[in-house]
Amino acid sequence: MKKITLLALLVGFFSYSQDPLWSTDCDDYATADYLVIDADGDTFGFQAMNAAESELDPVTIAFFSESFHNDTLTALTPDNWIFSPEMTIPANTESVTISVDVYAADSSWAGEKFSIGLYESVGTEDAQSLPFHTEILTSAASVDSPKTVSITIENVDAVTNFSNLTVRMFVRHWDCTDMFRLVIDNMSVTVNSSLSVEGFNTSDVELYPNPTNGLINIAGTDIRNIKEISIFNQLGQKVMNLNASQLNNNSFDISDLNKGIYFVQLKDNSNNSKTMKIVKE
Ligand SMILES: [Ca+2]
Ligand SMILES: [Ca+2]
Repeated sequence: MKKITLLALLVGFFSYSQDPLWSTDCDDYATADYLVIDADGDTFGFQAMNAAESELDPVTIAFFSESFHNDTLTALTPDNWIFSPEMTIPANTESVTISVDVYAADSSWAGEKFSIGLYESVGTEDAQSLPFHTEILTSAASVDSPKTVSITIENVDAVTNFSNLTVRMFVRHWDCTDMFRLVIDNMSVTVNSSLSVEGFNTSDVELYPNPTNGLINIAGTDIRNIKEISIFNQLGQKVMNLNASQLNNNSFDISDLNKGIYFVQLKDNSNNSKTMKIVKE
C-alpha cells in the first residue's frame, strides 16, 4: 500500500513542473550581469552591501538603495532600479513566480516603497516594464525579520504573451524619502508549466520493450523533437541523464541500472515533458 502511494505521488509530481530559471543569494553582484539604473539622477543607486562588515546584518551580502544618505545626513528621493541578468522564459510557460527578501535597514524609519516585476528586453525602444507588485514596508519587515515577497504572474496577466520572451527581474525603490535603506537579498525566478500542452504529442510516444533488460527504444511521431532524457528512481532521484545526441537510433541503454522500477522523463525542445514508468529486469 505504501508503495502504491509513493508511485502516485511521483506521477503527480512529474505532471506539473516548476523549474528554477534564475536565483541568487546576491553574493554575485560583482560578477553577474546586473543592470543598475539611477533614474532620478542623484548619483545614488543600488549597490552591494557586504553586510558581514556592517552591523546591520551579520550573515549575508545583500543589495541596498538609500532614501537617506548617512554620511551627509541628506534625505534622498530615490528612483533606483536593479535588474537581474537576462533570461528567456521557455515556451509554453503558464506562470512565472518571482521572489525577493526585503527589509528596511532601520526599522524605526521603515517606510521604503518598492516594486518588483519583470522587464521585457526586446530591444530598448520596445522595452516595457511589467510591474506586478508595489508596497510600502512597515516596521514589521526589518533587519531582524526580512519579508519574503513572492508573486506569481499568470501568462494571461502579462502585457504580452511571455513565452520565449527575454526578460530581467527588477526591484525598484521609489516614491519615498527620508527613511534609510531598502535592502534586498535572495532573488529568484521560477517558471511553471504543465505537461498537457501542444507541441510535443506525448500521447503517442512509447517506450519498448517494457519490461526491459537494458535497451529501451523510443517510438512516436514527435520523437525528433526530444532534447533530453532523464531517468529517476522510485525515490525521485535522477539516476541517468542523456541528451538527444546520445541516442542511438532512438534507443538508449539502461543495463547499468539495478533491477527495479524507473521513471523516464522525455523533454522536447520547448521544455514540454512526458514521464513514463519502465521496469528494468
Ligand atoms: Ca538615485
Ligand atoms: Ca545574501
